[in-house]
Amino acid sequence: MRRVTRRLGGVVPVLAFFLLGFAARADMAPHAAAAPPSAIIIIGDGGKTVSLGAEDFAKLTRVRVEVSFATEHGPRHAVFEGPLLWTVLGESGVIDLAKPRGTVGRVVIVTARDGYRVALALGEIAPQFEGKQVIVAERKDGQALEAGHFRLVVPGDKMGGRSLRDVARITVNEGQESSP
Ligand SMILES: Nc1nc2c(c(=O)[nH]1)N[C@H]1C(S)=C(S)[C@@H](COP(=O)(O)O)O[C@H]1N2
Ligand SMILES: [Mo]
Repeated sequence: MRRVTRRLGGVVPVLAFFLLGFAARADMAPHAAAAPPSAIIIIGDGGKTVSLGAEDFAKLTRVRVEVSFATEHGPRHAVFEGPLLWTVLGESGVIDLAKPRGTVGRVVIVTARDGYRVALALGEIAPQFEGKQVIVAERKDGQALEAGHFRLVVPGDKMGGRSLRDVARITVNEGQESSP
């Protein structure tokens, strides 16, 4: 009992300190706690840059995909929902959906806010080629992800490496061929 009291004696002032700090900040800037408006930046060949926000996403048809993958913390299984990456790219205007042949030599680089990045081939997601249902998820297991936090979902991947959290940027380009 004494040990518990002593422990609480340490915890309470620390908690009070944080609560007071929070209240003071909330006082100074009443909107500080609101999530910052976030958008995904899409960059195409030639540097054409488009910003897609949550309201743009809301207009796109949502697809539902069920995935299972291995992670360092054990297996994951979830149902994600969001627009197809193909649709997102088409909507942004960085690729011409009417010219499927132009897609097969291109790569898609998806970068997260923490700098983590993954690559896909445009041919993996082009409906005229593999047509994989890769989505930019806004919902997981029926619940909205945290506002502005989109997750890349790549059905069929055995490991979670491309299940990139917190998409910040998507770049489509010709890739780089090393000179011999
Ligand atoms: N932004 C970001 N997304 C990421 C990673 C990361 O380091 N940063 N790691 C990936 C790896 S290697 C795995 S296995 C899965 C793990 O997903 P989980 O931790 O959400 O289950 O997230 C992937 N997505
Ligand atoms: Mo991983």
